[in-house]
Amino acid sequence: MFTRAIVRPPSSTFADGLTSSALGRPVVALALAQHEAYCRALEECGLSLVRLPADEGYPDSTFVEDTAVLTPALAILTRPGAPSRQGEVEAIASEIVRHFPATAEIAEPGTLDGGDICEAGSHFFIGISERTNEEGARQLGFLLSREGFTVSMVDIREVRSLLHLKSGIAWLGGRRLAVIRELASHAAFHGWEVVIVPDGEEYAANCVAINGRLLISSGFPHFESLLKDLGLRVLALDMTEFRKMDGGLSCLSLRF
Ligand code: CIR
Repeated sequence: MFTRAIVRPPSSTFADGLTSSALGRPVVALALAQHEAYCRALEECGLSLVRLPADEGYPDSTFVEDTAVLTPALAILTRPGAPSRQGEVEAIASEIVRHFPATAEIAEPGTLDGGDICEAGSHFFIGISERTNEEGARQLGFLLSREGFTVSMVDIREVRSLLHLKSGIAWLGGRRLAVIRELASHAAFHGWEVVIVPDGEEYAANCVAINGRLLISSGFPHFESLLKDLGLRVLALDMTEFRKMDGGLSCLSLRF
């Protein structure tokens, strides 16, 4: 069960953040409204929120997930792979660490974005990407193993469409994962029940299981009905403005 989440709304500089998408500039007012709806959905899932102020100094700082990997007993501060985002960790660290009995951090030359880390119960999938390097993945694997978790590495550097591992996979609860077709046969997922995200709806792979509910992006009807057929209780949210900045549902909160 999660009880809390840390969130930070997009700031006036949101549209100046990093993106590879060709979907146009986001409308900040609409992003704010979508963020508020996201916060209400988290509250509906039973979470109480730590709402941080918008931070104009870091256009991507609404994507708080990238700054930490959280386990019940240990918060691990990351070292984001994009230089423009590394200061985000210091800006959020004091808020994170006060909720945890112990903290650790990814150290140079390691880089790691929280978006590359997919928790699936007692197992963590660790993505190696343009943002998370092998050294960052190794350091995290060591820390998580010491906490009693199992880990496996998923190298996505050849999957050009993915910024982060969680742009292409999500834990749906139990032994079940949502995975884009391009990654579905990866050895790391053997022994897991893989639900393949319908072709053309790959963005929807980034969904978030919280306390028996599943937050999904609206506008992906085939994936939504697939999930409903599996008996999952979905809650669909508009994410158009965050998608323009390569962000998804998981990126917008740190849940613990
Ligand atoms: C970035 O490129 O870093 C941001 N514009 C998007 C980060 C999305 N975060 C995530 O998937 N965890």
